[in-house]
Amino acid sequence: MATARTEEEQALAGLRERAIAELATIATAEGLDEWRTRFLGRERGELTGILKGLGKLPGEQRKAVGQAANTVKNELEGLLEQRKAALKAAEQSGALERERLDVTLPGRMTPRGHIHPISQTIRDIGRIFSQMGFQVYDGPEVETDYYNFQALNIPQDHPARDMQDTFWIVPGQILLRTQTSNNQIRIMEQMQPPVRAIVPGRVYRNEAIDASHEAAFHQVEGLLIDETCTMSDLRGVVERFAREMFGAERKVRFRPSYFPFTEPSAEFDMDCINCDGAGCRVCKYSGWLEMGGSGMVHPKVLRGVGYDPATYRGFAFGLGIERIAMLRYGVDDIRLFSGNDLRFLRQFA
Ligand code: 2NM
Repeated sequence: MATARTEEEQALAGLRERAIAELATIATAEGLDEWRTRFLGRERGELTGILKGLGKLPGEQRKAVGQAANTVKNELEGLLEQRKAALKAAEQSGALERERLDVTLPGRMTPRGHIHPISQTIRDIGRIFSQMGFQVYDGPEVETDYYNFQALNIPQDHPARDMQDTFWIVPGQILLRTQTSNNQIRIMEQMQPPVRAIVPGRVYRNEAIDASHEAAFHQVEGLLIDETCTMSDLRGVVERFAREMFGAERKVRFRPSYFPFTEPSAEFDMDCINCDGAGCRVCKYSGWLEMGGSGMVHPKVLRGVGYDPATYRGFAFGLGIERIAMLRYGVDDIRLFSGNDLRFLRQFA
């Protein structure tokens, strides 16, 4: 038996249809909240409105509409939960899609640096002298006139002290060291013989720059102080170094020279690594390559650091590191080492 629907029943059916239709179009959590408040909200929800109006209905109808309203309420609440779950699932699968990770892709290469040829040469020099019992020291590059010149017996009128040849920070007082022997003075001041020390490091000279001269370059200076040692020991140390660095067949020769801080002084050469002494372009057809300077430490220098020259004597030597690196790697322009051209540097990887 079809009964005419009451106003309330019609309102309920309309509400249900609108609510279901709208729900299907909602795609956000905020949208769902708004929907729930509008249709099912305890205070001002449409369904609550219908339930509140029940009191005005006759008993029979009140019961029927009340039950129908509850059914609709339960249905809508169920649909809301479903919709919520569906949205959540969609969102998660979207996140998975966005964060998709292809574990079969090859890894990203991390560029690897490598040791600069000058650093490598310094390390190798350090290793060779360490094997002969020398310790490797370092010290300040900004130095006082005393440690760089005075303590080394370099007189006021020596050309090295010329304002043109030295980079002065405070003219006449503070400078960029022109040799690493400044540190050998400091070492001698701080310890008693026997001393066996090498000091590799950067030094500075205000020079005209060309293929074999730079204003900043590297040197290693060596020092040995003991009660008995001679130029023959010096010769042995230098020869051993040349053979460890450039091959067991190397020959070394000494030529008399002059340095203010050594007496006697000598420069030393090594037979040419390119032609074994026969004469070639590398050695300018002399058969010899200049290696460095050396000598017996001057008594004035010893006295200056508090050593008694009657008890102690010693030898010292200095080598240019770029020169050694140029020879060992066959580099013909010193400027390449400081030029930071990766095409050059990558050859040493
Ligand atoms: C050289 C040549 C000759 C040298 C002297 C000293 C010190 F501190 F003991 F006096 N250190 N280095 C020296 C001697 C350096 O370089 C061409």
